Amino acid sequence: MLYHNRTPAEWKAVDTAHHLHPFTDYREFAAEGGSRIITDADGVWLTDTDGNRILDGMAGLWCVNVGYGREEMARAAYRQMQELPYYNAFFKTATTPSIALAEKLVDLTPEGLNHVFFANSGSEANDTIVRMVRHHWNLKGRPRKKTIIGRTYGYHGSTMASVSLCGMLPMHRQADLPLPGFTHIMPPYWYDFAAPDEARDAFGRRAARALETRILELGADSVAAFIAEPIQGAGGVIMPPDGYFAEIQRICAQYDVLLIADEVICGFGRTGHWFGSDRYGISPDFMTLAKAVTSGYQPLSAVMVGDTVAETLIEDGGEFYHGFTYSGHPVCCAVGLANIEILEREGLVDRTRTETGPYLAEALTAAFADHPIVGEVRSEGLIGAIELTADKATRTRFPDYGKTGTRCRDHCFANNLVMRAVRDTMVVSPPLTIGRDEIDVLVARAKAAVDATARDLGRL
Ligand code: PXG
Repeated sequence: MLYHNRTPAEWKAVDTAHHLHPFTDYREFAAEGGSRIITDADGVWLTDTDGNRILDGMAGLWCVNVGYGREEMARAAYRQMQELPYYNAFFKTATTPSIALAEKLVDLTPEGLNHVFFANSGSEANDTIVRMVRHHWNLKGRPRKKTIIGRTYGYHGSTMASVSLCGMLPMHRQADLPLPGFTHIMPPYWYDFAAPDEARDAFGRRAARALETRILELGADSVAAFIAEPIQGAGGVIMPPDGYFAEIQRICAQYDVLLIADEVICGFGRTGHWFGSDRYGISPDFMTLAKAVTSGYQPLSAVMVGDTVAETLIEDGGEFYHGFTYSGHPVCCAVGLANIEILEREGLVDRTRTETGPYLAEALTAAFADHPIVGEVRSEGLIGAIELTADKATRTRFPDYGKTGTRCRDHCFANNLVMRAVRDTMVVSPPLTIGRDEIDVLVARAKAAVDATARDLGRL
């Protein structure tokens, strides 16, 4: 065992003393006694320093699609490290794993995405897209076409430009963001944004037309691109009503606005299709890939660049002054190839669409359809959400929106289930390898946590 030379209490003390965690309230964290420290994992199960076996209903952070403990992934990394641990893709050099992965990604992604730029994280990939979008319109002789439109509750990363793409107010407030040239429209979030009697498809059309309205307000000659996750993950597993993306696609084409599909969560089988764009019939100009491109075994991201933009960059762009030391890192790319081989060989994407996804949907409906504090359950493949609500008929939230979700999340943790709370929406996104028995355990534990929450509120 690695790094097991301290007691759990010692690890926690050192962690709180020195380690600043992402997205953490440091004072509250230290007061609560520090982290749950994960030591190893297998399949969908995590083990912590106290010896608990925890069901990982979130696949790490929406990324470990092939599950934990895959020896062939470790072997791919080991072999590549022995043969060539590092070389770069700058200055007219390359490595074979990065070339092979580029070819594979072109093959898997929708028509018209024939070029790949590698980075290390979703944030960097989205920053890269912002750079490419600006460069593209400059090259086209339309330097005023610069504004990028995102959506409320959209999540696209944590760097200055990618946070600006996000529609997350608390993130913006802490750093005087968004940067100039970024703006946001409403999300297609029927549960919270639709009028009381508004049907889903009518609401979906209205949400899409918010894009057209904003483009017309700003002037089409100043709007460069629109970015959207097919399903908004970190924003609360927000699923677009049918017809939403067809309308978005029409608007982008009509006003010459580039369409960016951020597939960081939806990609590599999460929805039961290889990409969310396949599920919703989106033909994007850019696609952002990260997370499950390696199932999180190595940090790697990729920007898929559509033919229109690629042609400008290649034919007219001159040198593109952009890149990272580890763009196309050979070890990460070798692991990415091994990951895709597993997804293909085990048919995990089809299995998610035809077997485990429908099974999860049925289990969630059976457990929660009549629950006194659940207003809606929804899922697509192996990504799902449970809306906690004070009044099912009117979709009214509990007071202190967000507090009930946190309470429920804590009950999940106490019950050895990892689930995320996004405000008062409980979300789930397990490894695609999850079996029916494990889905039963996941839903039973989620039900116990929601019941406990309802009891705390005097509603059960
Ligand atoms: N796009 C999307 C759609 C994402 O979900 C990023 C970009 C940024 O990727 P990097 O690799 O830079 O983190 C993400 C990341 C959460 C959570 O708690 C979600 C993400 C990251 C961390 C936490 O839901 N998504």
